Amino acid sequence: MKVGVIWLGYVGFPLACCIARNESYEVVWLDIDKKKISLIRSGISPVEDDQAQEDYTKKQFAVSDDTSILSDVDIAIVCVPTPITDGFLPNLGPVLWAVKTITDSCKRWVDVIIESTINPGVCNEQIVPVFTAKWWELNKDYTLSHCPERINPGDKKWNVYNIARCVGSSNNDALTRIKAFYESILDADVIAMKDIRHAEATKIIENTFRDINIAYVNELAKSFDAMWLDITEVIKWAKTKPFAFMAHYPSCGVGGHCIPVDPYYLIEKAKSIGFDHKYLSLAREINNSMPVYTVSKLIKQLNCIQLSMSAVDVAVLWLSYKADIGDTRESPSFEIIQELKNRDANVMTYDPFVVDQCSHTSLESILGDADCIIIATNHAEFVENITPSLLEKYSISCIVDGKNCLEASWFQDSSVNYTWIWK
Ligand code: SAJ
Repeated sequence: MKVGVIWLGYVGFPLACCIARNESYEVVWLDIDKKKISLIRSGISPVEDDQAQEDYTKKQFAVSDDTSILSDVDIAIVCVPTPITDGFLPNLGPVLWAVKTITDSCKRWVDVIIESTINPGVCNEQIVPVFTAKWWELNKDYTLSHCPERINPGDKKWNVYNIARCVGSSNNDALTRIKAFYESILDADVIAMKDIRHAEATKIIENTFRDINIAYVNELAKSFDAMWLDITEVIKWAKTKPFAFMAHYPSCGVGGHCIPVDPYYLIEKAKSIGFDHKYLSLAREINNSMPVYTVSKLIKQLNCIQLSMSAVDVAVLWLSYKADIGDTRESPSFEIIQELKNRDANVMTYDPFVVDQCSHTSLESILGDADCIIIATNHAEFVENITPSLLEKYSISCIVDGKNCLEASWFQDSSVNYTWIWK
């Protein structure tokens, strides 16, 4: 059976490698990013995924930007991004481009699978019409399934092979076929759902669940700040409750291509049928407020030492949206940088994972130029270098720990003013 994977990002590349390991499938890969294509052709994974790199080293495969490679696939899998616009509205452009590419390039009778995260209704209301416009009849010329991706970038434990998956399809035969397909390439449960819309809804609630829980602790961080309560200490003990509690942690903001994005797909879909997801929207508002709140902590510190923002050089350490990966999509560090610039601060940046996006290329060089620091990401191997003695050596006057990754007690007898975002 021939399988076509469209778009080789953090979802498509590990999936392509996973399918290629099964000898019963011939796999072709389509991507239009020339840089990514040349990386893959030189044997390098275009995404940070150890398992995928290991798979690809064992079995390499051809990747092309020529859509004709899809001409005789039996299964076409769409793994394109589903971003939002600057106005926080869903942007289905990449999905609709991929679907149109299928109608232009694939033979009739093809099983189409959408892995990209979409809201309930996208398959039936936006994707099927693209096929219909080209005289493709659903369940006659093609079938449509949704199997939402569940990749967690940077996760060393959970990877494409061992994460359970949910599938919804346009008819029962397709559901049986696609369920069997995933079962043949994964070492995890594959759940057949009642229909495509319920599969679309599953992934959306997984990520909105995370967003509202993060917003909850971010709001607590603000109220506990006023009450002189250490929120992370409280969470540390609250999570000793062995049931009905799931720890989340306050931080300088929520970044990435999933959590700060997916809720808007559900919010806008519900709005289109007259329902206002007030709670989801409030959670987004709270999480979106954290970068400015983090900068306000620095302003308070500078006021205590009679320094104004316009007189200081601020180092933003590190840029990625979460620890230990080099991915800056929707990273709160950029919101922090913008707010600092709005307040006339001179901003410098450093992140060894994305050093080409930074003003400085080493920790020592940026500390040598900085008066104060905002920690916006907590890369494990670099956090341990941020010690009071190092900061004193470079005469750093204050530090705001936007990821609560340092110990406040370390700084008690230090000349460096330290604050978490909760106090
Ligand atoms: N964050 C917090 N507090 C938390 C957890 C995260 O502020 O308690 C922030 C992070 O710093 C980051 C953002 O939220 O800026 C997103 O973090 P994330 O750990 O959710 O990482 P993602 O975006 O890679 O989310 C992925 C998602 N996986 C898929 O969509 C398939 C998400 O569903 C997973 O729950 C998440 O990984 C995970 O659990 O790690």
